[in-house]
Amino acid sequence: MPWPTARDDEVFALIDRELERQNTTLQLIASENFTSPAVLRATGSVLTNKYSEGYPGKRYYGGNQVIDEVEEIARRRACQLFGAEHANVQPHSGANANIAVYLALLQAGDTVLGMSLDHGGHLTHGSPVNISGRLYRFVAYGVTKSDERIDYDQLRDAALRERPKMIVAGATAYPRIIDPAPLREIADEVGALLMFDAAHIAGLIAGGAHPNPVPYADVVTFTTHKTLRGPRGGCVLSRAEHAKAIDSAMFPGLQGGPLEHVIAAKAVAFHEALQPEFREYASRIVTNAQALAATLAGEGFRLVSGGTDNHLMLVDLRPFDADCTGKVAQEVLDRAGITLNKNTIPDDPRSPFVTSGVRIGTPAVTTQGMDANEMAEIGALIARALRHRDDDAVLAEVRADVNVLCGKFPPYAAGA
Ligand code: DSN
Repeated sequence: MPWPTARDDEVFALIDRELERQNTTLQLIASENFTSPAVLRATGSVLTNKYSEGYPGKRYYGGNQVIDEVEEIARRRACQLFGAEHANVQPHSGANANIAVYLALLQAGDTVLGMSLDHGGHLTHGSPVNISGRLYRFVAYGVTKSDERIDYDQLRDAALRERPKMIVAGATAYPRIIDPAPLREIADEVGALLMFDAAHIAGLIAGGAHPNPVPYADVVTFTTHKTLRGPRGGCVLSRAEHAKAIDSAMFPGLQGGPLEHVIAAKAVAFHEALQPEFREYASRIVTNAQALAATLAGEGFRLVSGGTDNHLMLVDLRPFDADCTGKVAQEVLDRAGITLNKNTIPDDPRSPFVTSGVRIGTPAVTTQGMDANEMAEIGALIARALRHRDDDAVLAEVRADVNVLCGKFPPYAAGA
């Protein structure tokens, strides 16, 4: 039987346009990256056709002999990459990974410590608008006012006061190393479980650029598409004692059929991250972020916490130009071919829709092969665009320079 459409021009024209956008503009959103052709191939494979509720060797439907091997390889490689006792590779997203862990290890109403969203945490770390904040009693910790780094003393005081069942570590907009050792000590002191959400930094951990939380945490969750450079999805690593509870919470507790094409792509990404050159990639992400941060500081921007030791920086725009909000900066830079996101800075007087800052990340430009020279160029282009944000001619010049720069480092061949 012929397919209803040999080619859906309406959708494929849009995919071609998005490829063009990714190839010709700068991708500086800290949570984005370019996946390899092998990851793309697995994601677009026939594995998408198969239903496989359950786990390898224990499925509800037949025909899962091949799928079992795929998921087993993904689990094995995840454990090998991070030195974990157990991996669940089925989460459709980082949010699902986190919620499944809560379902597995907490009761509704339990007290949990999590980093406050406006100090760099995540919606699933107890935001009142997220199911995490509605089902559990989250108490927020944050960064110290003076140095804008996680305040482990404040965290310990909160833990002693609140006696949480779990401490959640990890962030989406925090530019410094999160040290798992003091977190474990605090958790032990109050008898709490420790969950480390490594979504942003999984690739930095895999590549040896950041400390591995697996030996310290009861559970580590992460997404596979950020610094780890795999397909869009999530993963949970845990100690063996929690494996059964987490697997049951993921399925049937939270999700239905797993996305085995994505799981295959996760396995491919884990394999790529196990290669020696991934260490070089992880370290280059950080040196690039530091180079870009230094350029921006030289242009008059303020770096939250004074700089970065990971893949991202939070930029306070006010010293550069008090009237340039994060919202304005994002829109202006979009017009100049530079993609990033507005972001609140700690204790931001502006709302999350306006903000006084932007978040900038280097995973994608590093994948393209750019180094410190290009970071200096990008920093100067950002400053130029924002300084002349009402001048369309200058924005067009910046856009043209971005085009030339991207042309030297195309992430994908045309027609990919
Ligand atoms: N949306 C992700 C980020 O950009 O950090 C977090 O879920």
